[in-house]
Amino acid sequence: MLHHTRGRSRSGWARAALVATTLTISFAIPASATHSVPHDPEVFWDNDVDGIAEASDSIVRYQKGGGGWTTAKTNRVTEAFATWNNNTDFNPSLVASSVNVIYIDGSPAVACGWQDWSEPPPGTIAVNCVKYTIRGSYYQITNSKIYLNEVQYSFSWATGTPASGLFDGRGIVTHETGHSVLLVDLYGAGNCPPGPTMCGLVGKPESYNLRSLTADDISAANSVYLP
Ligand SMILES: [Ca+2]
Ligand SMILES: [Ca+2]
Ligand SMILES: [Zn+2]
Repeated sequence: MLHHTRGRSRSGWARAALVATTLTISFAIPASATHSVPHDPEVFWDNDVDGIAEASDSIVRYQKGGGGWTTAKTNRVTEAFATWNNNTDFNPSLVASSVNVIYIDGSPAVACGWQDWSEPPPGTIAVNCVKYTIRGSYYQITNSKIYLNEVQYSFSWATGTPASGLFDGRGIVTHETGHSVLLVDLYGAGNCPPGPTMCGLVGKPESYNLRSLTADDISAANSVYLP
């Protein structure tokens, strides 16, 4: 989930409220101040359903959904996934269809599991609804759906920095993709902004910084599929 900073004023109350909201949708696992990986019990995609997190599970296929798919938007989304693929052991890749779906859509979307939103909540730039099945000692992620709130906010799909007044689509999608392996949102000084891609509170210019992963993002994602 990614929240919008409202100008330069970020009151303690607003911050607290945002954290509370985040805990609700972030799988009820508190955000660590220093690391974005929360897994206890282990939570991972498990393509062969053998209860073991391994390299073959790290390849998660996604497809596009909804409308508004310009070439630029497609390219920026592809680049966002490639950033995780190229830098971590989490390897999302684009295919036409798959049981493991990352559905990216700017329009009002279908219900979102435990949070029965018809669209991203107001004030939320994007949300990733991750569904998992409890399998004894671990949770198997079965579905991840990224919703972009293109109803309330305007996104840039430009190659470079976004124009004034726009959020950087590629940066936003890069952030949301981290939630697909249940990395949690980070807040507070040292985390954002600038900070890890998993910073959960950004303004429009800062959203561009989410494109590149920090050491924390990388180690958090890698810890999913490495012992
Ligand atoms: Ca496995
Ligand atoms: Ca990789
Ligand atoms: Zn988030």
